[in-house]
Amino acid sequence: MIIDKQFEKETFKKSVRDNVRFLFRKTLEEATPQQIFQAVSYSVKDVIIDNWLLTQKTYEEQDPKTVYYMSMEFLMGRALGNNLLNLTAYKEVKEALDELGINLNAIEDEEPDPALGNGGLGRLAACFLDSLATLGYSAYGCGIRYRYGMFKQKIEDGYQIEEPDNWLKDGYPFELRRPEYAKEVHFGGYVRVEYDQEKGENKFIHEGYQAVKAIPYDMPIVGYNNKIVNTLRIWDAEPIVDFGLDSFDKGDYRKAVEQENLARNIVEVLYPNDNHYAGKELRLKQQYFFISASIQAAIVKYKKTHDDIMKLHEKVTFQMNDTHPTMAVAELMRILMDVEGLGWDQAWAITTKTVAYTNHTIMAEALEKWPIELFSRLLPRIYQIIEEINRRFIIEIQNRYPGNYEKIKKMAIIYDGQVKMAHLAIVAGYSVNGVARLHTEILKNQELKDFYEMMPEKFNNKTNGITQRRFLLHGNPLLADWVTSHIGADWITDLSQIRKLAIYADDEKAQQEFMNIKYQNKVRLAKYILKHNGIEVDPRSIFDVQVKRLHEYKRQLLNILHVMYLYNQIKQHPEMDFFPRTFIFGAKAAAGYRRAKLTIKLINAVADVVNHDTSINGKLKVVFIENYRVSNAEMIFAAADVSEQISTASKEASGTGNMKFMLNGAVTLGTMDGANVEIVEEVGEENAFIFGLSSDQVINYENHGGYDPHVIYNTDGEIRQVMMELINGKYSNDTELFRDLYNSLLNTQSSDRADTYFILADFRSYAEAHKRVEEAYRDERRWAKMAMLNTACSGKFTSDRTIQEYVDDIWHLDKVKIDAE
Ligand code: GPW
Repeated sequence: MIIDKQFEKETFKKSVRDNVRFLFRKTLEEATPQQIFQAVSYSVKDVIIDNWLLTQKTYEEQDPKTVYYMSMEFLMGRALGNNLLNLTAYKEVKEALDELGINLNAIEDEEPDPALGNGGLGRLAACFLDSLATLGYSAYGCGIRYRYGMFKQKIEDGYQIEEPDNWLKDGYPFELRRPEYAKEVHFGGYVRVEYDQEKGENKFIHEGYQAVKAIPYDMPIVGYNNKIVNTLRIWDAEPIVDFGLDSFDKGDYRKAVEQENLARNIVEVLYPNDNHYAGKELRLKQQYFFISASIQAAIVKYKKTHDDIMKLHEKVTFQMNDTHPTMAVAELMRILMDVEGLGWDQAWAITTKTVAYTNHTIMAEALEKWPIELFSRLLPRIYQIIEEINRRFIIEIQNRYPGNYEKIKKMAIIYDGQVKMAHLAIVAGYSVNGVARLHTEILKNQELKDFYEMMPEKFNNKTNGITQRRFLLHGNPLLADWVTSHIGADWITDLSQIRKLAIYADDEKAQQEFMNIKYQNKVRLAKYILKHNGIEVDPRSIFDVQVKRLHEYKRQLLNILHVMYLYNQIKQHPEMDFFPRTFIFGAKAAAGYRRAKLTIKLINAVADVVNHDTSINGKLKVVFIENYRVSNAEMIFAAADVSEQISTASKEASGTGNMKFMLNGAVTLGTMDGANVEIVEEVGEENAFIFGLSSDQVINYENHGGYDPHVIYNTDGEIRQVMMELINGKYSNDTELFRDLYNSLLNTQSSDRADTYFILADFRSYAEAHKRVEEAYRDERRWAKMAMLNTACSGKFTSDRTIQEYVDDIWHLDKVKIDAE
């Protein structure tokens, strides 16, 4: 087999040398690390391309149903190491490079981190692609090739600074430009209605538009050890320059310039908002741009080998990752009617069997509601179609609930001058799913109650998952090898196997080995922290970690307030027996989210004071890791003892970081929110630290005007002290600096409700949970058992399980096998 030969050591070494010569006209000895990364990557890509072709050929022969996973975000992380692992060539290549005097880990670090996503939603899409390829399903990821992905975060004087991340500056070896599959996308203009005599019906003709050319770039998605290579297709924009010199009259010239600007702007940058809708016109353009190109491409592909468009849904399904791609509904209708010539009813019948919707949040500020004015100006034909969908849906509501205008008000797709994308996605989708059991129940019983009542058959739950290939096999090689040596390697593609580790939970030798690996991973992280932060941390201290996007509902503020409280405790009771703790944070704040950025400043201000106070003998350290991203996340999960999952109950739809920590043997300290509920169910309450209000309690307060934090402030002196320290100069000479955070908790100025996220309400219970953590950690054997059981019980949270459920309940894909040649 060619594939294996390529990784025959000598052949591979020669290929790397040749690539350095061809690409850079250098010898290996002269090449820079970046050039060696490129050369190695091209050698790897050669092998991948053979499998890629083989996969596409097999798909053509077997004609399986294909899922198109439509997402504004794919947070892929680095490809080189992951591809090598999935090709099962990592160790061979590492050896080959060693012989050339090259360190593979160092070369991996040369790869830019393709960060075409914000956080959980984008990373979930990346995990899903990995699982789809590994399980042998035909799938495309469809997205945007942002010139600038997620910004690089610098911390200066404790403040977040955003820097553009020009990830394409050296060229990206794992992408392939496919100009032959380019598509045109149209914006603006108007719709002319023409009566078709022959057919006896109206035709709708879109005119006066601006056109942009969409050029696909394909990235290979390598399945684990199965020769399958699927495709992530991300679209770049180029101007259409078709105006000849003779057509240089005024109108054409201006239009040409406008078209060119549109093309230049559209894929320029990823919007850095997580769980927040900003309503920007350019964002709407981005959405339609990639949706139109992707759906056109899918239909062209389908028609190449099928002639009955009425059977599209038998071979194609579009999964919409949140409402961002919901334009797919109207775009598919448009193509079926205006291009394929179908009537409304036929087009609707196909569309409603082809598109499905995943909801990822109930937070009001994340719900997309586009102003009619903007929408209809930018996408007149698409808007017209949505109006018609809305008109027909309202009739349905009236039939079902005669005279009930409240229902129309609550459920209409277009209402109050706005287009509600979630309503469109639910009405057109054949499936609506939440991302954890609790979240789906809240959707059915609260947020989307009216829709659930009207169409219960559409609603289902798909609890999120993560890929163990990246987050254990690649991120934690020591633990991965240890697991394999105890239970064999099947866990790599069947994570349910990992439960076999449970029999070692009481085995003293296994406990020692397990904790020794954790220790080594903590040493690795401590080195990283020393290098990047200049802070010395003790790997024997408890590594207590909260890494995720900075958001009020995720409550990093609760965490740092508790650190301030612990610091007071140590200072006030120096004799107190206190187990050394290292609190590690990592988080990007959306560039325009002021309170989030102020929270970062507070964390760094507390770190400054605490880390430099020699009187506490290093018992407490606080570290803010700069530029948290997929590549350093892998190392952080591996080194964590405690996983902070402390969102206000009901607010975190699922969370996926919680699963990555668990897999790596960290113990959850969290609320009963999102997938934490299911984590506790798997591992047992005795192996997690749960605190705080339940989602029912939170929702109940919210429905009855909130709660009053003043009672707590007035009666709990220690909490009051910590609050006062936000405004008394302890952590900043400027006593006003953190006033907004103080106010957010007590509402002395703003018109918001006080402490919207129940931080003071949960503070005591959080502090007590931390006490229990400390107590458990002191008992080394007890902790080792808890940690090991967390790994052992993480089997449910593989994205392989999630994807299999999507396949069984929603997509109904056919499994493909590529025969060994
Ligand atoms: F608002 N999520 C995210 F629902 O990372 F669209 N970004 C987002 O913009 C949204 C959701 C959106 C996250 C959820 O917050 C998290 O709980 C969940 O685990 C993740 O999506 C994947 O489902």
